[in-house]
Amino acid sequence: MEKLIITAALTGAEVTREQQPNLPLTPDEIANEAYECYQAGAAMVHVHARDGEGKPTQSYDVYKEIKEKIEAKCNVIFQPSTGGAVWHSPEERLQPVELKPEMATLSCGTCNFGPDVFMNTEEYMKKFARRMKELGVKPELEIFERGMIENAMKLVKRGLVERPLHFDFVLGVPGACPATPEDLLHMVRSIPSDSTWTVAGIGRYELPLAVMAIILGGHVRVGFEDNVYYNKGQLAESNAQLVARIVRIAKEMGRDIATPDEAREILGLKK
Ligand code: KMH
Ligand code: ZN
Repeated sequence: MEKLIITAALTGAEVTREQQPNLPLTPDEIANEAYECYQAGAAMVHVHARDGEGKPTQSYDVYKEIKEKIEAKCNVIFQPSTGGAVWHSPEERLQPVELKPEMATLSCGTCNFGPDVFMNTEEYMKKFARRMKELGVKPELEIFERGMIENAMKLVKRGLVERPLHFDFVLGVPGACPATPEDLLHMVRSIPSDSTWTVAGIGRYELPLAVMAIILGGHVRVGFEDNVYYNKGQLAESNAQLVARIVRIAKEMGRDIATPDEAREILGLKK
């Protein structure tokens, strides 16, 4: 089986210090956390930037600072968010793509997102995909609902996204697709067979879906963006602690861990 790519989703746009006191917010904190996760076995970091007050920002300059700080420490794959926060405009969201990262997220449809709506019209999706293609940035196709796979395939048909595709199934967001084993299996069976995929289970679903991905040959995303706990009622100490648990479980199950360069090979990234 392919080596396991572990992505650490370090900060997110919704989580607060009140919910997770060790949430990395500043560029230095995010870069240090990225380095710790890399040392623990993560090949990729999914990054959301925050401003000086700790609020989500899609500022080019802040993402640039984070990218440079991470690159000064290690060769982990830097994957900025183009999802941002639900209230960011599409223009704001697209800014980190101008840094020409190896990869960036591309959300493939609109869904409820807790009390909010996460808006991704066909027009936004085309615009994001086109710019990523122009700049040679591989999209990680974010799938929050089954129908979003069809939206992604439409982008492929239009020549805006090229195969082989890489999907991230984000399951368990309140208001979107639940995180049952059946839901994950249905998603996996619905994508082209030459695709790679990872799963991000939200909250208590993070660990069971990660274990399923290890078994099924998929890849795993963990981190404070998706889940702040280690166990029920026990906060995780760091993102790296969540990564280290996946490394241990995967090794016990005979699945080796991909280094960043091995992950680049698996995902077909151009460094
Ligand atoms: N914060 C969510 C509204 C992404 O990073 O691409 C969107 C999100 C997806 O986190
Ligand atoms: Zn994100």
